[in-house]
Amino acid sequence: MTLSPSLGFTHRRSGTLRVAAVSALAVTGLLATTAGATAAAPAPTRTTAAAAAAPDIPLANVKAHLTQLSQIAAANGGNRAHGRPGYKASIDYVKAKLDAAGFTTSLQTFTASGATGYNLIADWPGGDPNKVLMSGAHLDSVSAGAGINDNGSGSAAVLEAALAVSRAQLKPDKHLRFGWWGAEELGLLGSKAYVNSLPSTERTKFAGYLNFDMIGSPNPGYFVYDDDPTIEKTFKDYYAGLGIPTEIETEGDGRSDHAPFKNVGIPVGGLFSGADYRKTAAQAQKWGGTSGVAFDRCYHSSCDSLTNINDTALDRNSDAIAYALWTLSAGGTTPPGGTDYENTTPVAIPDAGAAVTSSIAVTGRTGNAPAALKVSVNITHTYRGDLVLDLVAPDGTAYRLKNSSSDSADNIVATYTVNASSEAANGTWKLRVQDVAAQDTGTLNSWKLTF
Ligand code: DTR
Ligand code: CA
Ligand code: ZN
Ligand code: ZN
Repeated sequence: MTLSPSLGFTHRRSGTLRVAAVSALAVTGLLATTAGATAAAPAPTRTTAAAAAAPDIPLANVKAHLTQLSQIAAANGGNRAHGRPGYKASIDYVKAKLDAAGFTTSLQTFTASGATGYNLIADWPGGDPNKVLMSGAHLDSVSAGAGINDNGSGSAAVLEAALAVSRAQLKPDKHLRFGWWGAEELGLLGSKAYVNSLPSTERTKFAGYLNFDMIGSPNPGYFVYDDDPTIEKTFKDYYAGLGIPTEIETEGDGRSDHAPFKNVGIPVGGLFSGADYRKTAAQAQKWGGTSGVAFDRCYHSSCDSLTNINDTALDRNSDAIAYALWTLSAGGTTPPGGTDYENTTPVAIPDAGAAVTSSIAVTGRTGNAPAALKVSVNITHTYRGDLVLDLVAPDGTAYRLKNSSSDSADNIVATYTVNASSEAANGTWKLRVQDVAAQDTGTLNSWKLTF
């Protein structure tokens, strides 16, 4: 098996922030004030529009797709298996959604066990055709049931992520492709047929393949594939931003549709919430759920129905798919709602004195801030580690970014991730800085929120 080359993705989150066109968004940065002082006249601030922050994937939309798949199974002998009418009906449902959203779709047929199999391929127009980022899920169920977790969950989440790309009119650097595979349950036959159909010249254009097979298990674990390190880190970063521990997927390399891609040297990754293995006590301790019970007790059974889904796991994994798509495709121009908000007005930090604050008034957004809100800080400081940093949300909730003892650096140029999903996005956000030890000097040069 050839080793997957590491991906050459540009990590916007590495501290060197991408800056695209200046946005017309109105952002007012107030002059820094010491706690309680009256703000001076607002100073002009620069706003930049970096690559967009990924949108939240509405769980209700994903569940609506699952309901459709469930109804399709019920109307077609109780399953969506390869070679059965329920599978083709599933393909037709997904294809119709993508066609209506502006994707270029195609059906690839193959023969397996004497029946015609179908792969659905959908391309989002644009992006570099020599850098293809593909996401996929198998759409077939076993013949025993509707296959709502295995793998309606992955299929529905990938579909909704694709629809989110369309809603955002995303213009990523890379070319986005999506695939729904047939006959996975017969031995990865659909994805194998697809990869085998790719000339080597096409295979070399793949920047990566992301696989999602069982991501809503009722007794869920949070597993990340440990294949390509860049893809793995992207998913782990996302969950770290939520404060949720992950484990490496170990139920078996090669047991899903990423295997044919990996076998030809394409970087792969993905997420998994568990199948027939039982959750350990340690896993139940960190993730909740029930130890000693399978992650999915209805694996390959007739009870793999709409009730066989953990909504929290499905929601989190759906959002993680969007995060990975936006991040790994090095999202280009800003779709609605994705910008940086910055204050570049320097603020002197009193030596062992009162806290100072710098404000950014955010307007024009809808809903709450993201679960992975980025706070980038640039401070010149002459002594080690005695600054305390807090992000203060518009409602006054403080999020500790840095404790005085937690930093060995003099200057602080860093990006922190805050789960601000319970905070309204619009309002005046503040960065609060306090120097807690004497005999040094510091200046807050600038700070930035990335939504
Ligand atoms: N083969 C998948 C279920 C499965 C079992 N282990 C893993 C690991 C990673 C992804 C999926 C799976 C199926 O039955 O569809
Ligand atoms: Ca969501
Ligand atoms: Zn299966
Ligand atoms: Zn599966």
